[in-house]
Amino acid sequence: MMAAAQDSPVYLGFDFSTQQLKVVAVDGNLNVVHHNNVQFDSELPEFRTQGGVHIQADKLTVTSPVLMWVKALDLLLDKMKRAGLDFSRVRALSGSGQQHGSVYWKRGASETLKQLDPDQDLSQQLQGSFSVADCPVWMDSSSSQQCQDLQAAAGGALRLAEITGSRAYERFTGNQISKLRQTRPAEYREAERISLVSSFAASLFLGDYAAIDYSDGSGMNLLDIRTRDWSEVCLEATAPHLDRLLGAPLPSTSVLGPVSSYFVRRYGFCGSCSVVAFTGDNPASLAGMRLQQGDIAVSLGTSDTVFLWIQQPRPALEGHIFCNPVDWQAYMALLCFKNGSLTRERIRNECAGGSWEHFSASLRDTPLGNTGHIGFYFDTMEITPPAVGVHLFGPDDRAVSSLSPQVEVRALVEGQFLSRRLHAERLGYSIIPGTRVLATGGASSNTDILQVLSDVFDAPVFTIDLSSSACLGSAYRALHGLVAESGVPFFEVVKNAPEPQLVATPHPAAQEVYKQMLKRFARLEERVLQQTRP
Ligand code: XUL
Repeated sequence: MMAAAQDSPVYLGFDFSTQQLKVVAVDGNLNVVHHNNVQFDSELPEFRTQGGVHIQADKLTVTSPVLMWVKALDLLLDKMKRAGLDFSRVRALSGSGQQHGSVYWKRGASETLKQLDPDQDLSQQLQGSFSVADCPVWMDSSSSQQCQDLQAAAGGALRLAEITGSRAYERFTGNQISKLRQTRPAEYREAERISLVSSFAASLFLGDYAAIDYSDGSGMNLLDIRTRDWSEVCLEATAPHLDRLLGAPLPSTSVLGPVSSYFVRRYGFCGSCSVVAFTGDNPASLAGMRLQQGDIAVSLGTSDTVFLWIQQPRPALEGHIFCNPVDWQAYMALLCFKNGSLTRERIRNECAGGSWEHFSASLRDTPLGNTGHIGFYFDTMEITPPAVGVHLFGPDDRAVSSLSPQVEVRALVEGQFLSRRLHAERLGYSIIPGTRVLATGGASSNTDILQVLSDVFDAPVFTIDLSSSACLGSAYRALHGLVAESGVPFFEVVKNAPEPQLVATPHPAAQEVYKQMLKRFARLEERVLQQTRP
């Protein structure tokens, strides 16, 4: 038995995230058999990053050194080897990267990648392979002018969203490429290929330039999410002949080829180990959570993030639609809400004496629908929707200046979840029989908050640990990549993964109460938006 287990196949999932490089190895039964990581700030101090990035003096430009990522991979593979991982068992590997970041390979780099010497580190050999040493990453917001130009060229923000799944965003790669071309033309001209962080990482394993996958490619404001090819109008508005620098995009489930001989000779990988297309961290998380049609994942953190599986997308001025990483015919959506935990903590302090216990008791002691009271709590300028301030309404839709503490606690929590549902539905999400709400993040440990979530969505709520979901999702995708071309669905391959835990089921009256309330909420939100519009 032991010998069989030791020889059994293993699948690796890497995650090149903002602050660290992580890996998990799963066996054929999806059990995690190894995990490891490299922290950029503390383990690679020579790059002097804080939180994995450099924030430039203008506070808008945020970059990460590309060689730090390469060196992190050298370090990580050495750690895995020292921990006794037998690389010859790895049948396939895949990975993810922070979305939107871009890497600029210098002319001649593809030759270097193809001829890597197994006696040397990757970082030694790739030192001269990048035309831009500091890569723009997702935290960058310095490309506002380029965003305006792209929207103008595409026929407006909504038109751009209809093509690419999102209106123009500063961090989206096309706008970063455009800015680089305008502000650092020499470095731009030196580039023979532009990768996303995900496809850059795949290129290291492949020993050749890896294609950008549809799903991460959707975070660039360049890909037409319906034809799944670069959009001519966006390419032209960004840079001439940009398609030559990007290469053709591929389905996220593609096998790109075998791992390069560098890894075979240096670490003992098997020559037939497949490299499956890498993707963005959010798409990889969706795979790690095994989100299915009808499911919605709600991450309750400093800001709240909502992930959705979408069949028929309706791109809007808010949120992002990406091609789905596990089913090429489907889509996923990502919505970000800035006023999450900090606002919940403020109301806990003001209305529940700073105690989560009292906060929970208020939720239990007030009825579903809060006797018609509704609140909007945008302590800081919200992303979804773009509004600011606290706005309270009584049962007759009239604005009120205050609510009793207990009613206020419920108004906040119901208001937050009604907003998550309203904006999800606007992007094409619909609750169907069998819908599950997957909750994660700090506030997901509070079962009374989750009960409200369950009631507002009229669906059962399950909790899930997301801390390694991008890595796990990458390992699952590696396994699926081997059989995807023969038509085996992703969910068939991951059906034995551990199930999330059921924590709340909806109250029988929930559907009736919140169907009505959602309509009122949408009307009142529109009123708030009109009042606060600059
Ligand atoms: C998504 C985004 C972030 C990064 C973080 O649009 O910008 O979630 O992917 O790694």
